[in-house]
Amino acid sequence: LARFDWEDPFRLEDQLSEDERMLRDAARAFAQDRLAPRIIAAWREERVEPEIFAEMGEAGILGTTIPEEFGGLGAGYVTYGLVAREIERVDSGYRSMMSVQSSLVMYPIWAYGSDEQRARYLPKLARGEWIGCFGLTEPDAGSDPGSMKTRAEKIDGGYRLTGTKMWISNAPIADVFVVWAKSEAHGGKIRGFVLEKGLRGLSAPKIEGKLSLRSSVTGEIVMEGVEVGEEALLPGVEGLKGPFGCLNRARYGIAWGVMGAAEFCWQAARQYGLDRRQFGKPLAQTQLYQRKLADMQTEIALGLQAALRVGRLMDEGRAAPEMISLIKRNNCGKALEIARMARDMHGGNGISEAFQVMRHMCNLETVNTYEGTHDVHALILGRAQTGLQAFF
Ligand code: TGC
Ligand code: FAD
Repeated sequence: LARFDWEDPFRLEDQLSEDERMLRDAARAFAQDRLAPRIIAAWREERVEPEIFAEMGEAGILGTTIPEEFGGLGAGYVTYGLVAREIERVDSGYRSMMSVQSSLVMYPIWAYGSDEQRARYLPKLARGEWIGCFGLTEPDAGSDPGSMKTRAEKIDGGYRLTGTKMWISNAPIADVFVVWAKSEAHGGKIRGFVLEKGLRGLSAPKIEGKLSLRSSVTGEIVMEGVEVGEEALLPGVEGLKGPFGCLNRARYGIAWGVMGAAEFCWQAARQYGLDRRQFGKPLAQTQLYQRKLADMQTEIALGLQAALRVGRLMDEGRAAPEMISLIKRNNCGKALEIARMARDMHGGNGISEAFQVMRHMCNLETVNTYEGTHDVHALILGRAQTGLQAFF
């Protein structure tokens, strides 16, 4: 009879190449040795640790899919997903820092940028020497980014940008800002611009009072007539497909990442149930507790297989955006349910920072919302199967 490994029901391990396993193991060691020891205090104190970017750069996990000549690893999307899973097993905020830098800042500069932009920004971003952020969302344009108000006006030799971006990961500590604006010179089409810290009229105030994702700083990007030269424009793309091309990659990484957070919660609940005795026996020996463990194991095993399948298709250039919506939505929703269940299974201890499940639960509320909410991805999938647009 074939052996059943409760931790890896479908033998994901056998489906990975040796290189993928090696890079995954390195990311796991980095996450456990360098990130896990600091997360409880960082989250409690809402402490921003910008030096983490340089540490991630040194560990080789920034821009894993970017070619080596630009400082990346030149690895595939399965590797990128495996890295996200290991980082998010520790905390969604750390994974956010990694995925914004990799998919939302390095990727557009690599995919849409000029040779000069690639040379200027990518190596420093890969080393974590510079920190990047991605400004799409605005106070009045979240799920509907097409209604953005930020404008780029043509001036002699460049552009003047005016507008406000909201809920931007890394913004208060960023050196490089990839922002999206409607450009008058391009018929009002959405264009990407790369701004640098210190420009006149550019500021990035921190958003205070977050009860979620507290290890990752979030801010606004305020542009009060920021003037930039022609070289700030990303020449290679126009329209919403620019930012969406980046979001496809980040959303895919999130689908793997949240499975890491869910695995942490599931395994913590299993161990807690084995250790904790009530009514004269371990909690894990009760039917209700085992059913919850079975549900967690099932959803994680299925979610990982789906993420792996989409990752393989991405590496072959055959992944459709709707596939990514499907796994982003389902894996985030399931991970959030699993974290809530694990919190409950820990009883009173479940609310303590020491047991860590409630931190994951709070973080996953954000992850279920950003990069397209759970419901927005349902509408994308609904449109794909009915041909009917239900957004407006
Ligand atoms: P729609 O008419 O559907 O499309 C407009 C144009 O965009 C193209 N497009 C895509 N291209 C590539 N990949 C995709 N996934 C694409 N989706 C759409 C489309 O082909 C079309 O191109 P063209 O050339 O014909 O003009 O646009 P819509 O305005 O109806 O869109 C509706 C909707 C809901 C699908 C979309 O707006 C949406 O996905 N909303 C969610 C917004 C979102 O995800 N925001 C994320 C902000 S960034 C973030 O959260 C980072 S957090 C990161 C972290 O900290 O880890
Ligand atoms: P809204 O769009 O106002 O949605 C509110 C509710 O209405 C949701 O439940 C939504 O599902 C629902 N809804 C919306 N439209 C419809 C509809 N047509 N039909 C039915 N229901 C609908 N953005 C960036 O650009 N860069 C970043 O780095 C970034 N980082 C973030 C970090 C954090 C911590 C957070 C919380 C957000 C971040 N975001 C970022 C923004 C994020 O992408 C948005 O919050 C998200 O897209 C949702 O937009 P919104 O908050 O405006 O909600």
